[in-house]
Amino acid sequence: MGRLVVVSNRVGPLKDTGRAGGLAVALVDALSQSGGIWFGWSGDVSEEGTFGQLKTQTTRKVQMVQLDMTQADYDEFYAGYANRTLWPVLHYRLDLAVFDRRFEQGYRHVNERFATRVAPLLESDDIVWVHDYHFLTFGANLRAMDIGNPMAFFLHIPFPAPEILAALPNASSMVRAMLAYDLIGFQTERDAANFRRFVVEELEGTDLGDGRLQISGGEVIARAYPIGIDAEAFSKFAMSPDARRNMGRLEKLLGGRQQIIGVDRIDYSKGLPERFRAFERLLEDYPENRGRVSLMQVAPPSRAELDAYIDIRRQLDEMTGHVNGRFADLDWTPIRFLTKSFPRRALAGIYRASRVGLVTPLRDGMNLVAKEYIAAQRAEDPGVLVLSRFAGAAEGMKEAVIVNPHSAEEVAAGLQTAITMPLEERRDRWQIMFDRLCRNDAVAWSRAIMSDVRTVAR
Ligand code: ADQ
Repeated sequence: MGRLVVVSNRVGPLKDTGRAGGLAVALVDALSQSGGIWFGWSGDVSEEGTFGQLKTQTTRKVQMVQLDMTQADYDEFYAGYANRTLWPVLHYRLDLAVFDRRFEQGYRHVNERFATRVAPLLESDDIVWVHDYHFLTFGANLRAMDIGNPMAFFLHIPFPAPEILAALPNASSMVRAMLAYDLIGFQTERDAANFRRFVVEELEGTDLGDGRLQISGGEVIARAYPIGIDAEAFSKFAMSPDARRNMGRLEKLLGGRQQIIGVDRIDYSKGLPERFRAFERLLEDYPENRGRVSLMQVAPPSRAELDAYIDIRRQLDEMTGHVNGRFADLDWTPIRFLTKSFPRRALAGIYRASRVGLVTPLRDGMNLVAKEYIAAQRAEDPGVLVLSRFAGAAEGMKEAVIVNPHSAEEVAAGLQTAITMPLEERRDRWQIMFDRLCRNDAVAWSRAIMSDVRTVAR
Protein backbone atom coordinates (compact mmCIF):
# COMPACT_ATOMS: atom_id res chain seq x y z
CA MET A 1 0.00 0.00 0.00
CA GLY A 2 1.35 3.44 -0.95
CA ARG A 3 1.60 6.52 1.21
CA LEU A 4 -1.10 9.15 1.46
CA VAL A 5 -0.48 12.76 0.43
CA VAL A 6 -3.13 15.13 1.75
CA VAL A 7 -3.45 18.65 0.35
CA SER A 8 -5.65 21.22 2.10
CA ASN A 9 -5.62 24.96 2.63
CA ARG A 10 -4.73 24.71 6.32
CA VAL A 11 -2.72 21.86 7.78
CA GLY A 12 -2.67 19.98 11.08
CA PRO A 13 -2.47 19.64 13.95
CA LEU A 14 -0.85 16.20 13.95
CA LYS A 15 -1.08 15.84 17.72
CA ASP A 16 -3.97 16.51 20.06
CA THR A 17 -6.34 16.28 17.11
CA GLY A 18 -9.34 16.17 19.43
CA ARG A 19 -8.98 19.91 19.81
CA ALA A 20 -9.25 20.46 16.07
CA GLY A 21 -12.27 18.23 15.51
CA GLY A 22 -13.32 15.32 13.35
CA LEU A 23 -11.53 16.27 10.17
CA ALA A 24 -8.07 16.36 11.77
CA VAL A 25 -8.83 13.09 13.58
CA ALA A 26 -9.83 11.38 10.33
CA LEU A 27 -6.89 12.68 8.33
CA VAL A 28 -4.30 11.89 10.97
CA ASP A 29 -5.79 8.39 11.26
CA ALA A 30 -5.54 7.91 7.50
CA LEU A 31 -2.03 9.42 7.38
CA SER A 32 -0.67 7.37 10.23
CA GLN A 33 -2.06 4.13 8.77
CA SER A 34 -0.10 4.51 5.54
CA GLY A 35 2.44 7.18 6.39
CA GLY A 36 2.63 10.24 4.20
CA ILE A 37 2.61 13.99 3.78
CA TRP A 38 0.12 16.70 4.72
CA PHE A 39 0.69 19.70 2.48
CA GLY A 40 -0.86 23.17 2.69
CA TRP A 41 -0.56 26.87 3.28
CA SER A 42 1.47 27.94 6.33
CA GLY A 43 -0.94 30.76 7.12
CA ASP A 44 1.95 33.20 6.55
CA VAL A 45 2.37 35.85 3.89
CA SER A 46 5.92 36.49 2.67
CA GLU A 47 7.71 38.10 -0.23
CA GLU A 48 8.85 34.80 -1.75
CA GLY A 49 5.39 33.29 -1.26
CA THR A 50 4.91 29.97 -3.06
CA PHE A 51 8.45 30.24 -4.43
CA GLY A 52 9.87 30.27 -0.90
CA GLN A 53 11.22 27.45 1.24
CA LEU A 54 9.01 24.57 2.28
CA LYS A 55 8.43 24.54 6.03
CA THR A 56 8.64 20.96 7.17
CA GLN A 57 7.83 19.22 10.42
CA THR A 58 8.19 15.47 10.75
CA THR A 59 6.74 12.98 13.19
CA ARG A 60 7.35 9.24 12.95
CA LYS A 61 5.30 8.49 9.85
CA VAL A 62 3.87 11.83 8.79
CA GLN A 63 5.50 14.90 7.35
CA MET A 64 3.76 18.25 7.56
CA VAL A 65 4.84 20.50 4.70
CA GLN A 66 3.77 24.13 4.47
CA LEU A 67 4.22 26.93 2.04
CA ASP A 68 3.79 30.72 2.31
CA MET A 69 1.86 32.95 -0.07
CA THR A 70 2.56 36.45 -1.28
CA GLN A 71 0.23 39.29 -0.34
CA ALA A 72 -1.13 39.25 -3.91
CA ASP A 73 -1.82 35.49 -3.64
CA TYR A 74 -3.58 36.06 -0.36
CA ASP A 75 -5.75 38.85 -1.80
CA GLU A 76 -6.59 37.10 -5.06
CA PHE A 77 -6.61 33.42 -4.20
CA TYR A 78 -7.71 33.29 -0.56
CA ALA A 79 -9.62 36.47 0.28
CA GLY A 80 -10.62 36.87 -3.38
CA TYR A 81 -11.65 33.87 -5.46
CA ALA A 82 -11.98 31.33 -2.61
CA ASN A 83 -13.87 33.49 -0.13
CA ARG A 84 -15.59 36.16 -2.24
CA THR A 85 -16.40 34.12 -5.35
CA LEU A 86 -16.55 30.36 -4.75
CA TRP A 87 -17.83 30.44 -1.15
CA PRO A 88 -20.93 32.53 -1.96
CA VAL A 89 -21.68 30.83 -5.31
CA LEU A 90 -21.38 27.33 -3.86
CA HIS A 91 -23.67 28.43 -1.00
CA TYR A 92 -26.27 29.61 -3.54
CA ARG A 93 -25.57 33.31 -2.77
CA LEU A 94 -25.07 34.84 -6.20
CA ASP A 95 -26.13 38.18 -4.70
CA LEU A 96 -22.95 38.24 -2.59
CA ALA A 97 -20.50 36.88 -5.16
CA VAL A 98 -17.74 39.06 -6.59
CA PHE A 99 -16.60 38.20 -10.11
CA ASP A 100 -13.18 39.64 -10.85
CA ARG A 101 -10.89 38.17 -13.49
CA ARG A 102 -7.81 38.91 -11.36
CA PHE A 103 -9.19 36.74 -8.55
CA GLU A 104 -9.63 33.79 -10.88
CA GLN A 105 -6.17 34.24 -12.37
CA GLY A 106 -4.63 34.42 -8.88
CA TYR A 107 -6.53 31.29 -7.86
CA ARG A 108 -5.34 29.30 -10.86
CA HIS A 109 -1.81 30.55 -10.30
CA VAL A 110 -1.70 29.45 -6.64
CA ASN A 111 -3.16 26.03 -7.52
CA GLU A 112 -0.51 25.59 -10.17
CA ARG A 113 2.31 26.71 -7.89
CA PHE A 114 1.18 24.36 -5.13
CA ALA A 115 1.05 21.49 -7.66
CA THR A 116 4.56 22.36 -8.85
CA ARG A 117 5.82 22.19 -5.28
CA VAL A 118 4.01 18.95 -4.40
CA ALA A 119 4.94 17.03 -7.58
CA PRO A 120 8.62 16.40 -6.69
CA LEU A 121 7.61 14.98 -3.30
CA LEU A 122 5.40 12.27 -4.82
CA GLU A 123 6.35 8.61 -5.08
CA SER A 124 4.81 6.43 -7.76
CA ASP A 125 2.40 4.51 -5.51
CA ASP A 126 1.24 7.47 -3.38
CA ILE A 127 -2.45 8.31 -3.21
CA VAL A 128 -3.19 12.04 -3.36
CA TRP A 129 -6.20 13.37 -1.44
CA VAL A 130 -7.11 17.02 -2.02
CA HIS A 131 -9.57 19.00 0.11
CA ASP A 132 -12.12 21.63 -0.57
CA TYR A 133 -12.95 24.58 -2.75
CA HIS A 134 -9.49 26.14 -2.53
CA PHE A 135 -8.07 23.43 -4.81
CA LEU A 136 -10.56 22.69 -7.58
CA THR A 137 -7.95 23.02 -10.33
CA PHE A 138 -4.94 21.56 -8.47
CA GLY A 139 -5.51 17.99 -9.75
CA ALA A 140 -5.56 19.13 -13.37
CA ASN A 141 -2.25 20.93 -12.76
CA LEU A 142 -0.70 17.71 -11.44
CA ARG A 143 -2.02 15.73 -14.41
CA ALA A 144 -0.50 18.33 -16.78
CA MET A 145 2.86 17.40 -15.19
CA ASP A 146 2.25 13.75 -16.10
CA ILE A 147 1.45 12.70 -12.55
CA GLY A 148 -0.57 9.48 -12.89
CA ASN A 149 -1.14 8.70 -9.19
CA PRO A 150 -4.67 7.96 -7.94
CA MET A 151 -6.23 11.25 -6.84
CA ALA A 152 -9.27 11.83 -4.63
CA PHE A 153 -10.96 15.17 -3.98
CA PHE A 154 -13.48 16.02 -1.27
CA LEU A 155 -15.67 19.12 -1.31
CA HIS A 156 -16.60 20.16 2.24
CA ILE A 157 -19.17 22.74 1.16
CA PRO A 158 -22.29 22.36 -1.03
CA PHE A 159 -22.20 21.85 -4.77
CA PRO A 160 -25.11 23.90 -6.13
CA ALA A 161 -27.61 23.08 -8.85
CA PRO A 162 -26.22 23.66 -12.38
CA GLU A 163 -28.69 26.56 -12.80
CA ILE A 164 -26.80 28.40 -10.01
CA LEU A 165 -23.28 27.33 -10.90
CA ALA A 166 -23.75 28.45 -14.49
CA ALA A 167 -23.57 32.05 -13.19
CA LEU A 168 -19.92 31.56 -12.29
CA PRO A 169 -17.76 32.80 -15.18
CA ASN A 170 -15.80 29.83 -16.59
CA ALA A 171 -17.84 27.35 -14.53
CA SER A 172 -17.43 24.70 -17.23
CA SER A 173 -13.69 25.04 -17.23
CA MET A 174 -13.58 24.75 -13.40
CA VAL A 175 -15.74 21.60 -13.39
CA ARG A 176 -13.77 20.11 -16.27
CA ALA A 177 -10.60 20.64 -14.23
CA MET A 178 -12.20 18.75 -11.31
CA LEU A 179 -12.57 15.72 -13.58
CA ALA A 180 -8.80 15.26 -13.41
CA TYR A 181 -9.44 13.66 -9.99
CA ASP A 182 -10.34 9.97 -10.07
CA LEU A 183 -12.85 10.34 -7.28
CA ILE A 184 -14.82 13.47 -6.41
CA GLY A 185 -16.55 13.21 -3.04
CA PHE A 186 -19.47 15.33 -1.79
CA GLN A 187 -21.26 15.75 1.52
CA THR A 188 -24.72 14.72 0.26
CA GLU A 189 -26.48 12.75 -2.45
CA ARG A 190 -27.97 16.03 -3.63
CA ASP A 191 -24.54 17.66 -4.11
CA ALA A 192 -23.19 14.62 -5.95
CA ALA A 193 -26.28 14.55 -8.20
CA ASN A 194 -25.89 18.30 -8.94
CA PHE A 195 -22.31 17.68 -9.99
CA ARG A 196 -23.19 14.73 -12.22
CA ARG A 197 -25.99 16.74 -13.81
CA PHE A 198 -23.58 19.59 -14.58
CA VAL A 199 -21.16 17.17 -16.22
CA VAL A 200 -23.93 15.59 -18.31
CA GLU A 201 -25.70 18.81 -19.29
CA GLU A 202 -22.76 21.17 -19.79
CA LEU A 203 -19.78 18.92 -20.56
CA GLU A 204 -21.39 16.10 -22.54
CA GLY A 205 -20.39 13.47 -20.03
CA THR A 206 -22.37 10.25 -19.58
CA ASP A 207 -23.87 9.16 -16.27
CA LEU A 208 -23.13 5.43 -15.98
CA GLY A 209 -25.13 5.04 -12.76
CA ASP A 210 -23.81 4.12 -9.28
CA GLY A 211 -21.99 7.47 -9.07
CA ARG A 212 -19.82 6.79 -12.11
CA LEU A 213 -19.30 9.29 -14.92
CA GLN A 214 -17.74 8.78 -18.28
CA ILE A 215 -16.04 11.74 -19.88
CA SER A 216 -13.63 11.91 -22.83
CA GLY A 217 -13.07 8.17 -22.69
CA GLY A 218 -12.14 8.13 -18.98
CA GLU A 219 -14.18 7.29 -15.90
CA VAL A 220 -14.51 9.11 -12.57
CA ILE A 221 -16.49 8.48 -9.40
CA ALA A 222 -18.70 11.35 -8.16
CA ARG A 223 -20.48 10.16 -5.01
CA ALA A 224 -21.65 11.28 -1.60
CA TYR A 225 -19.40 10.51 1.37
CA PRO A 226 -21.06 12.36 4.27
CA ILE A 227 -18.35 13.44 6.71
CA GLY A 228 -18.63 12.13 10.27
CA ILE A 229 -17.23 13.16 13.63
CA ASP A 230 -15.27 11.16 16.17
CA ALA A 231 -18.58 10.47 17.93
CA GLU A 232 -17.38 8.22 20.74
CA ALA A 233 -14.52 10.54 21.66
CA PHE A 234 -16.82 13.57 21.62
CA SER A 235 -19.32 11.76 23.78
CA LYS A 236 -16.51 11.10 26.28
CA PHE A 237 -15.49 14.77 26.14
CA ALA A 238 -18.99 15.58 27.39
CA MET A 239 -18.25 13.59 30.56
CA SER A 240 -14.77 15.05 31.14
CA PRO A 241 -14.01 17.23 34.19
CA ASP A 242 -13.85 20.36 31.97
CA ALA A 243 -17.24 19.60 30.50
CA ARG A 244 -18.72 18.95 33.95
CA ARG A 245 -17.33 22.21 35.25
CA ASN A 246 -18.96 24.18 32.44
CA MET A 247 -22.19 22.25 32.79
CA GLY A 248 -22.25 22.94 36.50
CA ARG A 249 -21.75 26.68 35.98
CA LEU A 250 -24.47 26.81 33.34
CA GLU A 251 -26.97 24.71 35.24
CA LYS A 252 -26.53 26.91 38.29
CA LEU A 253 -27.14 29.99 36.17
CA LEU A 254 -30.17 28.44 34.45
CA GLY A 255 -31.73 27.39 37.75
CA GLY A 256 -34.04 24.79 36.17
CA ARG A 257 -34.84 26.91 33.10
CA GLN A 258 -34.17 25.51 29.64
CA GLN A 259 -31.48 26.62 27.25
CA ILE A 260 -31.34 26.56 23.46
CA ILE A 261 -27.77 26.46 22.15
CA GLY A 262 -26.37 27.71 18.84
CA VAL A 263 -22.66 27.36 17.96
CA ASP A 264 -21.40 28.71 14.64
CA ARG A 265 -18.67 30.72 13.00
CA ILE A 266 -20.07 34.12 12.09
CA ASP A 267 -20.87 33.64 8.43
CA TYR A 268 -23.86 34.57 6.30
CA SER A 269 -24.38 30.91 5.39
CA LYS A 270 -25.21 30.09 9.01
CA GLY A 271 -28.49 32.06 9.09
CA LEU A 272 -27.81 33.79 12.42
CA PRO A 273 -30.05 36.88 12.09
CA GLU A 274 -32.88 34.59 10.91
CA ARG A 275 -32.27 32.41 13.98
CA PHE A 276 -32.46 35.34 16.42
CA ARG A 277 -35.67 36.45 14.73
CA ALA A 278 -37.11 32.92 15.11
CA PHE A 279 -36.30 32.92 18.81
CA GLU A 280 -38.09 36.25 19.21
CA ARG A 281 -41.02 34.69 17.37
CA LEU A 282 -41.00 31.79 19.86
CA LEU A 283 -41.45 34.27 22.70
CA GLU A 284 -44.24 36.04 20.79
CA ASP A 285 -46.18 32.95 19.64
CA TYR A 286 -45.66 30.80 22.75
CA PRO A 287 -45.56 33.30 25.64
CA GLU A 288 -45.35 30.52 28.23
CA ASN A 289 -41.63 30.35 27.35
CA ARG A 290 -40.98 33.90 28.57
CA GLY A 291 -38.82 33.75 31.68
CA ARG A 292 -38.32 30.00 31.14
CA VAL A 293 -36.34 29.41 27.93
CA SER A 294 -33.24 31.28 26.78
CA LEU A 295 -31.00 31.22 23.71
CA MET A 296 -27.23 31.09 24.05
CA GLN A 297 -25.39 31.75 20.81
CA VAL A 298 -21.65 31.08 20.72
CA ALA A 299 -19.97 32.52 17.65
CA PRO A 300 -16.25 33.15 17.30
CA PRO A 301 -15.63 35.79 14.62
CA SER A 302 -14.26 34.42 11.37
CA ARG A 303 -12.64 36.05 8.36
CA ALA A 304 -13.27 39.34 10.13
CA GLU A 305 -11.67 41.30 7.33
CA LEU A 306 -14.72 40.83 5.11
CA ASP A 307 -17.36 43.54 5.33
CA ALA A 308 -20.17 40.98 5.11
CA TYR A 309 -19.06 39.45 8.42
CA ILE A 310 -18.70 42.76 10.23
CA ASP A 311 -22.26 43.61 9.15
CA ILE A 312 -23.66 40.35 10.53
CA ARG A 313 -21.90 40.90 13.83
CA ARG A 314 -23.41 44.39 14.11
CA GLN A 315 -26.85 43.11 13.19
CA LEU A 316 -26.66 40.37 15.84
CA ASP A 317 -25.57 42.82 18.52
CA GLU A 318 -28.56 45.01 17.65
CA MET A 319 -31.01 42.11 17.63
CA THR A 320 -29.73 40.86 20.98
CA GLY A 321 -30.28 44.33 22.44
CA HIS A 322 -33.72 44.55 20.90
CA VAL A 323 -34.99 41.15 22.11
CA ASN A 324 -33.46 41.53 25.56
CA GLY A 325 -34.83 45.06 25.87
CA ARG A 326 -38.25 43.80 24.92
CA PHE A 327 -38.48 40.64 27.04
CA ALA A 328 -35.76 40.51 29.75
CA ASP A 329 -36.73 40.33 33.40
CA LEU A 330 -34.85 40.82 36.66
CA ASP A 331 -33.64 37.22 36.76
CA TRP A 332 -33.82 36.20 33.08
CA THR A 333 -31.93 37.29 29.97
CA PRO A 334 -33.52 35.90 26.77
CA ILE A 335 -30.44 35.96 24.48
CA ARG A 336 -26.81 35.61 25.46
CA PHE A 337 -24.47 36.22 22.54
CA LEU A 338 -20.87 35.16 23.17
CA THR A 339 -18.28 35.98 20.50
CA LYS A 340 -15.54 33.70 21.72
CA SER A 341 -14.34 30.22 21.05
CA PHE A 342 -14.27 27.40 23.61
CA PRO A 343 -12.02 24.36 24.04
CA ARG A 344 -13.81 21.28 22.72
CA ARG A 345 -14.33 19.67 26.11
CA ALA A 346 -15.93 22.85 27.45
CA LEU A 347 -18.09 23.05 24.35
CA ALA A 348 -19.25 19.47 24.88
CA GLY A 349 -20.38 20.44 28.39
CA ILE A 350 -22.30 23.43 27.03
CA TYR A 351 -24.11 21.21 24.51
CA ARG A 352 -24.96 18.73 27.24
CA ALA A 353 -26.43 21.40 29.49
CA SER A 354 -28.73 22.60 26.68
CA ARG A 355 -32.18 21.10 26.11
CA VAL A 356 -32.28 22.16 22.46
CA GLY A 357 -29.52 22.32 19.82
CA LEU A 358 -30.50 24.91 17.22
CA VAL A 359 -28.69 24.48 13.88
CA THR A 360 -30.33 26.57 11.18
CA PRO A 361 -27.92 27.39 8.35
CA LEU A 362 -29.42 28.74 5.12
CA ARG A 363 -26.95 26.39 3.38
CA ASP A 364 -24.24 24.16 4.82
CA GLY A 365 -22.10 21.40 3.35
CA MET A 366 -22.68 19.16 6.36
CA ASN A 367 -22.60 21.03 9.73
CA LEU A 368 -20.63 19.22 12.38
CA VAL A 369 -22.23 21.15 15.25
CA ALA A 370 -25.45 19.15 14.66
CA LYS A 371 -23.49 15.91 15.08
CA GLU A 372 -21.50 17.15 18.08
CA TYR A 373 -24.68 18.24 19.83
CA ILE A 374 -26.15 14.73 19.52
CA ALA A 375 -22.88 13.04 20.56
CA ALA A 376 -22.71 15.17 23.72
CA GLN A 377 -26.18 14.31 25.09
CA ARG A 378 -27.01 12.17 28.12
CA ALA A 379 -28.51 8.85 26.98
CA GLU A 380 -31.03 8.88 29.83
CA ASP A 381 -32.21 12.47 29.28
CA PRO A 382 -31.13 13.74 25.87
CA GLY A 383 -31.90 17.12 24.32
CA VAL A 384 -33.54 17.68 20.93
CA LEU A 385 -31.87 18.84 17.73
CA VAL A 386 -33.73 21.42 15.62
CA LEU A 387 -32.07 21.26 12.21
CA SER A 388 -32.32 23.21 8.96
CA ARG A 389 -33.38 21.21 5.94
CA PHE A 390 -30.61 23.04 4.06
CA ALA A 391 -27.77 21.60 6.15
CA GLY A 392 -26.13 18.55 4.57
CA ALA A 393 -26.55 16.91 7.98
CA ALA A 394 -30.33 16.80 7.45
CA GLU A 395 -29.92 14.01 4.88
CA GLY A 396 -28.67 11.63 7.57
CA MET A 397 -30.45 13.00 10.67
CA LYS A 398 -34.13 12.68 9.82
CA GLU A 399 -35.02 12.09 13.50
CA ALA A 400 -34.17 15.72 14.29
CA VAL A 401 -36.94 18.33 14.16
CA ILE A 402 -36.37 19.50 10.58
CA VAL A 403 -37.23 23.15 9.81
CA ASN A 404 -37.06 25.75 7.08
CA PRO A 405 -34.68 28.43 8.42
CA HIS A 406 -36.21 31.14 6.23
CA SER A 407 -39.51 30.91 8.10
CA ALA A 408 -39.37 32.38 11.61
CA GLU A 409 -42.83 30.96 12.25
CA GLU A 410 -41.79 27.42 11.30
CA VAL A 411 -38.56 27.53 13.32
CA ALA A 412 -40.49 28.86 16.34
CA ALA A 413 -42.98 25.98 16.01
CA GLY A 414 -40.06 23.52 15.71
CA LEU A 415 -38.53 24.96 18.88
CA GLN A 416 -41.83 24.61 20.69
CA THR A 417 -42.04 20.94 19.58
CA ALA A 418 -38.51 20.39 20.89
CA ILE A 419 -39.10 22.14 24.22
CA THR A 420 -42.27 20.17 24.94
CA MET A 421 -41.14 16.78 23.57
CA PRO A 422 -41.79 13.92 26.03
CA LEU A 423 -38.76 12.09 27.43
CA GLU A 424 -39.53 8.79 25.71
CA GLU A 425 -39.70 10.40 22.28
CA ARG A 426 -36.50 12.35 22.94
CA ARG A 427 -34.73 9.13 23.86
CA ASP A 428 -36.00 7.22 20.82
CA ARG A 429 -34.97 9.91 18.38
CA TRP A 430 -31.62 10.45 20.03
CA GLN A 431 -30.66 6.76 20.19
CA ILE A 432 -31.17 6.23 16.46
CA MET A 433 -29.07 9.29 15.60
CA PHE A 434 -26.32 8.50 18.11
CA ASP A 435 -25.93 4.90 16.89
CA ARG A 436 -25.75 6.11 13.31
CA LEU A 437 -23.08 8.72 14.23
CA CYS A 438 -20.94 6.02 15.85
CA ARG A 439 -21.22 3.76 12.80
CA ASN A 440 -20.53 6.52 10.26
CA ASP A 441 -17.74 8.28 12.10
CA ALA A 442 -14.83 10.32 10.74
CA VAL A 443 -12.57 7.32 10.33
CA ALA A 444 -15.22 5.33 8.41
CA TRP A 445 -15.61 8.35 6.14
CA SER A 446 -11.95 8.61 5.16
CA ARG A 447 -11.60 4.84 4.79
CA ALA A 448 -14.56 4.71 2.38
CA ILE A 449 -12.98 7.36 0.16
CA MET A 450 -9.55 5.75 0.27
CA SER A 451 -10.98 2.37 -0.60
CA ASP A 452 -13.10 3.65 -3.52
CA VAL A 453 -10.35 5.72 -5.12
CA ARG A 454 -8.32 2.54 -5.57
CA THR A 455 -11.11 1.03 -7.67
CA VAL A 456 -10.92 3.66 -10.42
CA ALA A 457 -8.90 2.36 -13.33
CA ARG A 458 -6.92 4.91 -15.31
P1 ADQ B 1 -17.65 24.99 8.97
O1 ADQ B 1 -18.41 25.91 8.07
O2 ADQ B 1 -16.59 25.60 9.76
O3 ADQ B 1 -17.04 23.75 8.15
P2 ADQ B 1 -19.08 23.16 10.88
O4 ADQ B 1 -19.23 21.86 10.18
O5 ADQ B 1 -20.25 23.52 11.70
O6 ADQ B 1 -18.81 24.37 9.91
O7 ADQ B 1 -17.82 23.04 11.82
C1 ADQ B 1 -17.50 24.04 12.72
C2 ADQ B 1 -16.58 23.47 13.81
O8 ADQ B 1 -16.08 24.55 14.57
C3 ADQ B 1 -17.32 22.54 14.75
O9 ADQ B 1 -16.49 21.44 15.04
C4 ADQ B 1 -17.55 23.40 15.99
O10 ADQ B 1 -17.54 22.70 17.20
C5 ADQ B 1 -16.38 24.35 15.95
N1 ADQ B 1 -16.76 25.64 16.57
C6 ADQ B 1 -17.64 26.54 16.09
N2 ADQ B 1 -17.77 27.56 16.96
C7 ADQ B 1 -16.97 27.30 18.00
C8 ADQ B 1 -16.67 27.97 19.25
N3 ADQ B 1 -17.22 29.14 19.59
N4 ADQ B 1 -15.78 27.39 20.07
C9 ADQ B 1 -15.23 26.21 19.74
N5 ADQ B 1 -15.47 25.55 18.61
C10 ADQ B 1 -16.32 26.08 17.76
C11 ADQ B 1 -16.99 23.33 6.78
C12 ADQ B 1 -18.33 23.30 6.06
C13 ADQ B 1 -19.31 22.42 6.85
C14 ADQ B 1 -18.71 21.02 7.03
C15 ADQ B 1 -17.30 21.08 7.58
C16 ADQ B 1 -16.62 19.72 7.59
O11 ADQ B 1 -18.86 24.61 5.90
O12 ADQ B 1 -20.56 22.34 6.19
O13 ADQ B 1 -19.52 20.29 7.92
O14 ADQ B 1 -16.50 21.98 6.81
O15 ADQ B 1 -16.65 19.12 6.34
